[in-house]
Amino acid sequence: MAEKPYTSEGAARNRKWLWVSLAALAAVGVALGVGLGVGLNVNKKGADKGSASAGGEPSGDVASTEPPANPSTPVTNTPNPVRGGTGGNGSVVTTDLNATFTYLNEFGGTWAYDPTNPFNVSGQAQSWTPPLTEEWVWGKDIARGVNLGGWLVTEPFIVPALYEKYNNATPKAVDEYTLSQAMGANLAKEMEEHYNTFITEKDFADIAAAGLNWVRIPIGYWAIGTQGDEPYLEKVSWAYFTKAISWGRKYGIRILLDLHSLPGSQNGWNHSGRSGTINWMRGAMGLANAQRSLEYLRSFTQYISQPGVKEVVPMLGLVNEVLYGDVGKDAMGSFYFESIEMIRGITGSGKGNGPLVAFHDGFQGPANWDGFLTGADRLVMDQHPYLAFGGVNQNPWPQQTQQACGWGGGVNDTAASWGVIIGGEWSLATNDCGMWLNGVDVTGQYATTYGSCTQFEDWRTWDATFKQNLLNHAMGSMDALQNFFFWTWRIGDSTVRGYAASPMWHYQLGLEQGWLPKDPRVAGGFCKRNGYCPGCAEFAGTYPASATGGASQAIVAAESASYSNMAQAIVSPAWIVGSQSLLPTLTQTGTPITLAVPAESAKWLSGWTNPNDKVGAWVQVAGCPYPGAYDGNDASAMPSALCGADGVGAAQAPAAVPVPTATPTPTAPVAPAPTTDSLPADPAAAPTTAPVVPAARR
Ligand SMILES: *[C@@H]1O[C@H](CO)[C@@H](O)[C@H](O)[C@H]1NC(C)=O
Ligand SMILES: *[C@@H]1O[C@H](CO)[C@@H](O)[C@H](O)[C@H]1NC(C)=O
Ligand SMILES: *[C@@H]1O[C@H](CO)[C@@H](O)[C@H](O)[C@H]1NC(C)=O
Ligand SMILES: *[C@@H]1O[C@H](CO)[C@@H](O)[C@H](O)[C@H]1NC(C)=O
Ligand SMILES: CC(=O)N[C@H]1CO[C@H](CO)[C@@H](O)[C@@H]1O
Repeated sequence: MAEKPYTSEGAARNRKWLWVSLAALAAVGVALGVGLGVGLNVNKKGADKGSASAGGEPSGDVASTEPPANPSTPVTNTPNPVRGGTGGNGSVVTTDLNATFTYLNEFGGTWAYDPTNPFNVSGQAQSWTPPLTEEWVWGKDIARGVNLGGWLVTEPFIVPALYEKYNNATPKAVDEYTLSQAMGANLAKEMEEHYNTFITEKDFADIAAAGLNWVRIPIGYWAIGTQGDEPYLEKVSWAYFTKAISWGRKYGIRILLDLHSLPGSQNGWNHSGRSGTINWMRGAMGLANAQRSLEYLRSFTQYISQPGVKEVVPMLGLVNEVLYGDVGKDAMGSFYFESIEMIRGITGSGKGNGPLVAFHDGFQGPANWDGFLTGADRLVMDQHPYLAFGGVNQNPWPQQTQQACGWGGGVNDTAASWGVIIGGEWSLATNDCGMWLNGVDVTGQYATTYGSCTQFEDWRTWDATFKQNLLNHAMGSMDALQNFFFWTWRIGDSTVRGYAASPMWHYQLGLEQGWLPKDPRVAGGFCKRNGYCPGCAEFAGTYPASATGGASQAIVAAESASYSNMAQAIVSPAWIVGSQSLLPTLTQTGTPITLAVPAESAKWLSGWTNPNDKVGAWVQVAGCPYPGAYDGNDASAMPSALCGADGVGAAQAPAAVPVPTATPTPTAPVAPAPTTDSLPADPAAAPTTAPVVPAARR
């Protein structure tokens, strides 16, 4: 398995990192003309922190959540207020909005920011987490993370206040699509206010202080662009994602960029942007929407593979939660395969060349995907095991925790035989209580059966026993998943109720109120210690070589062959079978979309890693009619004739995706052109589509 937090080996390694990072910090100090002064001796003491922790071996029983005794006062702090500099526990930080706060981190973490050379420095989340200037070693380092849900993709149950305001609007706001319509002329103002306040730089410091080292950030396709009358606020969320990149660097937090909401909707749930029908790799617009999605993934890949960015964003999630039963494994697998071929065409293969690529299992569990694209370069399996939606439960303890511990076996099998597997989402909920958890104004099955959810929604009434049960549940889940991302860091208050009414989904609150561990490392070994995995088979920490960028990355031929035709793989609804050649398709004649670089980084970044990737962007064929992106669910949406050589219903054998004539560009970022200072730069305008239509989640 990964890093065993309490071994002396770990401590030795931490020490090494600390010295490396000190060297880096010294360099920063010099660069800034700031002397480090005293502090090195103090820091040596800090280096022993890992061993101090070793003494704090968790008792293993359900009660041990105290963080290991704290080590030291860390690194020397530079004078404040200045935005640049570096510091450890107790130092004052100036944020990008010129706010100041005291950096508190009991785990030997540091922050670092050098405005004159931002890509050469990095904070360190904790003494045991490598700074971004150091390699992350899968199988040794453990990703302990949270999602920043509800931020760049809004959800009613995460940010109820945004939706409560428009609960009586026409249309009623039930997803970001209708929320955007309801906000109308205020869309840009209200949405930007949300982006600016729901997650800020300080959250990254707080996440590091919570012992966490990764975040997964859901994003919607509208971060890049909209078409036709799609109502979302376009391009603005991208500017906030680039802020997250700079915060991640400053505090040493790695980012998994998760494409959460795709054109046409990949699952029909509200968090796909629009609830209702599925028009992605399904229905008449299934192929065109998938091609459009590939284009967005291309732009993300080009941006995040740049030196200076790739260290902060080392993982890209292709598609969140495709509804497996409605889309089908072949269709999902074919899209995943096309994406992977395209991405590796841009980045090249092997360690350091572009991001790891994560795909979601469609809630089928790891065993269903074992063997999928075996041999692929740095492919990651992502599962979201939730107990909330499976039935009516009173209490998270102990049966449900035992059930969570049961995930560990599949994780270990997959890790040893296939590759890296993460729990990209999970929560503490064992029933579907939570205000608007099932959608705006929707009553869940728990409330239907028991009459009320109040006891689960009003955390202010919880007693110590219930909190302890939740804490146990957290530890079992963390231990079983190993590399985990809790859903989600924060739940906003309901303006109607005056408190956060989905508390079992709220990490920050659980941390404050004692039902999440102050040091998540204490979860290590929890299941075994409590007898929840008798005879459990341990993962020794060695993944198959191709999984982490080692030797021989090549997808086994039988696997690539079976997923090589995206159009033919679309078989749902049944009326498509046999008519795939009539599916509306896009054509690769557009201008590729280069994502905007923040003004302060324009000197170093171009937004486009591989200049040899020059294939045209997927766009609609001029002059050919297309159904709207969300309008392909009925057989009547299928064209009955061809349009143009390559247009709607064109007999295409396209699946050939942009395999760029390219070799990876390994090092120095290329001098950029952009002069724009504002982020919403203007990428290539894509042609238009006309969207329409509406209507659920797990
Ligand atoms: C961290 O800093 C705070 C505030 O200065 C202080 O109260 C706390 O004792 C420090 N912790 C350690 C481990 O130094
Ligand atoms: C922060 O302060 C600096 C220096 O006074 C100023 O140049 C910058 O515009 C300010 N930034 C914000 C977001 O207010
Ligand atoms: C860091 O700075 C050095 C010296 O200025 C430079 O050679 C190197 O390319 C930089 N690295 C990155 C990742 O920017
Ligand atoms: C999985 O492997 C880890 C790491 O070796 C171990 O701690 C855990 O007990 C194993 N879990 C199961 C269910 O086998
Ligand atoms: C109608 C609908 O899509 N509801 C979903 C909204 O999102 C929540 C939380 O993810 C799901 O539980 C609902 O089913």
